[in-house]
Amino acid sequence: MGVVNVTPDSFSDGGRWFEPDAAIAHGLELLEQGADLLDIGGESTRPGAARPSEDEELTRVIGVVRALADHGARISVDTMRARVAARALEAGAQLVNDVSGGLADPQMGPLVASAGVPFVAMHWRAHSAQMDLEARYADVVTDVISELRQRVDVLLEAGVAPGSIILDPGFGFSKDAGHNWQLLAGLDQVVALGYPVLVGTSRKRFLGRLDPAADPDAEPTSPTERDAATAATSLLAAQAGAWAVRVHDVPSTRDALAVWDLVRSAGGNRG
Ligand code: PMM
Repeated sequence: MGVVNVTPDSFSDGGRWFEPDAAIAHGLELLEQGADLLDIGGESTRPGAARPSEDEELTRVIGVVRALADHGARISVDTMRARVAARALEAGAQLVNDVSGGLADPQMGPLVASAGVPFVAMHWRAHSAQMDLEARYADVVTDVISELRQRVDVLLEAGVAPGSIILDPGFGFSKDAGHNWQLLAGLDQVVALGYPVLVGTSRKRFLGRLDPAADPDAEPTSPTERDAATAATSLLAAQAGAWAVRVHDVPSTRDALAVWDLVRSAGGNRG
């Protein structure tokens, strides 16, 4: 899944694709590089970010969704608002990716149920302005799994088909670096819930400080310097059984996944 952030303030790509033409060209480039799915979003979810109005989000996203859908792309809309999701589906999106898993907008579950489209429910506790305050867990893997289960129950109750649900443990959302590494180590337990799992580690802050011996107060590397680490986490996610990985730099992750495929088929050929 390639990321198209139509935002002026995303941490990972700093507003490079905010103009619609730039976002569309970037989406086409990601497809050419081998993305199977484009995730188009108009709200930055970096810690501390302010929310755009619903009208602003619609203005950012809908034209880009329509243009890329017209090019034949498979599109997911990254939104916490049911009205934005509904308009994006009308414009040609085929999947809804809600980082709040339906918590931010109570209309989201019913909308997805009636549209009958796949829905990514991510583990989430609070909007960006507050999310770092909520990074407290007894055991992050167990707690995330139990909160995802609760989301699934609510979605099923709203009429969402079990086969439409995709889960995401929400790397970086109300999680510090230690929580993210523990979640990656325990990803197979999230997969064991039996739903397809989406993993979004790409360029996140915990990948900017990889040397355990380094000064903890030193600046992390910049987001665009985190693509090799992202490719590594993509490979680990695939090995743990993830359904998809959400990334900004498609070629590096494609290569890592191609290596995994080749190793698997070589192992199979040995009988
Ligand atoms: N991360 C971001 C945005 N949307 N969606 C899902 N399902 N999972 C994620 O981890 C996720 C997401 C934040 O990253 P960005 O600002 O680089 O898009």
